[in-house]
Amino acid sequence: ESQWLVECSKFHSLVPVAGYLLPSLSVPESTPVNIPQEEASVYPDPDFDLNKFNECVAERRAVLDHQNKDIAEALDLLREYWSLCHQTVTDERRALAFARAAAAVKCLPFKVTNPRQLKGIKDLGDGHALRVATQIVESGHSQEVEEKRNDKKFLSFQIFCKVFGVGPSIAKKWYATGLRTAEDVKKRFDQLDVSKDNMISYGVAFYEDLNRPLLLAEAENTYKHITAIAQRILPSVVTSMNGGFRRGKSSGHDLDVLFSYPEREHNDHGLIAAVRDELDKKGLVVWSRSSRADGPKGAEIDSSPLPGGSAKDHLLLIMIILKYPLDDRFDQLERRDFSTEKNLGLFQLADSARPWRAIRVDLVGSTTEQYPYAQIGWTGNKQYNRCLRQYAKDAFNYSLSSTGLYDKRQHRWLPAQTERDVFDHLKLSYREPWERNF
Ligand code: DCT
Ligand code: MG
Repeated sequence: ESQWLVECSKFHSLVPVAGYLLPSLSVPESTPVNIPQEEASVYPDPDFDLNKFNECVAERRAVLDHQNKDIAEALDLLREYWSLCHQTVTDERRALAFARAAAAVKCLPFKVTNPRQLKGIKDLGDGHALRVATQIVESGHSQEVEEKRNDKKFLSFQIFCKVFGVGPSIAKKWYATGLRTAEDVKKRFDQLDVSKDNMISYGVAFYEDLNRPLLLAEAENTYKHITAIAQRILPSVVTSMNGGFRRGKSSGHDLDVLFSYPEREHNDHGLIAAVRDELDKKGLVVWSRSSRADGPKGAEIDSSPLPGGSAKDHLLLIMIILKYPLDDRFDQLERRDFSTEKNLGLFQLADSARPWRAIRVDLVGSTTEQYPYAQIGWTGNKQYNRCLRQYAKDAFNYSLSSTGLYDKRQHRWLPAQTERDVFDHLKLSYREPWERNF
């Protein structure tokens, strides 16, 4: 603990590190308020120091089983409301502000029992989020949250955005054409102009399957099967089960498998494509799409892309809808070419009795040198990533992504062998994956 204090306090005194002065860590939105010593007794935990808590948001830890779930749930609902139903850039910023506020509450190491304990918390601010959090502490209830929770438009947007491949802009179009439920979408799918996008057809066809939580045991079983295939192809491959499961969740919406293998050719999906092909031969693949993931978006220098060569700026991604056998055994299943199915055929197939259910799996390919960065990025969570990336930019003018850490002043990539090396580069204490549930 004392380590990070030393590190964080450096930023405020502008000491020279690596040849230049570190700028202040201040993030615009909300200014932390130093509360006077005599009020410190408001906290049930005598060791809690608000100033320390506010000094460096990226140093905070958030475990899944944190102590302020009711407040965080309310703030997360408002985040979701504004991220799905946004009309303007201001609404999108509002969603991000609620995401930061919810994360702050998840990081508090005590249960809030008195609204005074919420005062001065960086990222909870002194406005809307604080007001809602205060209502929850005082009465366990927020009128605004309940109204938004039951808002008909929001409920439809939630349903639509749970269709694989659909985001807020498509949800908005569907809502505008009078659709309200998943059934509506299925019935009128042929009239919708997105029906050419086969990803969404599969999302609609397998809506129920893909929205049933994937349990940890099922994810582990699938992960083992996929890893065994990869090791048969390339015995030296390194794999990890990332995403929410690595952060300690017991269920999730998909399985994220990260692979690390030596340098690859430009856009060559190599090993992960070979793994997908093996799964396909066994009749296990319903749908798949190869793409690239997570270059350092928005991290250009003077609007020219970051230098680094072909494989530096992106990871390889294969999104799959996989058959999960109902008996948990990955034996050969009847292979069938779904790509020739029109929507109706696909929908009929999805409705028919079958010995499997559809699950979502992402295969992510990284090079050996990208791996520690890909590990952090694909562990998440999303808000933790945002926080780390913002911190890297504000404190060091570094660009952090799932492919690497780029020093924009010295024009060089910072190499890392392990996740700990990445935290060291950022002068942060190491955080275990289960402490990254912002
Ligand atoms: N990620 C991110 N930004 C996004 C989406 C994802 O940084 N816009 C990162 C964080 C987690 C990781 O990629 C995997 O993404 P998801 O599977 O969407 O998230 P998850 O935390 O694994 O959630 P779930 O348990 O529901 O799969
Ligand atoms: Mg996931």
